[in-house]
Amino acid sequence: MAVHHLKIDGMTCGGCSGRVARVLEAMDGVERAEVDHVEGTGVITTASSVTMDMVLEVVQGTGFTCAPA
Ligand SMILES: [Cu+2]
Repeated sequence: MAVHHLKIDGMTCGGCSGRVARVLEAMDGVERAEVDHVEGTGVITTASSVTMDMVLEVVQGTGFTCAPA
């Protein structure tokens, strides 16, 4: 198991954070995605086969800017 901490920029409401969390939770190997639009953060719990780069790519696919936190 791995826990990835992200900084996610550009989310303005619960719709944004909900969309990012849904997309992450649909990803293979993701067990849990907690996304907070107020803090601009994400805490993603995954199988150890999922890398930070894979998580970042999926978040960037939603249109938000992100980086490891
Ligand atoms: Cu929004």
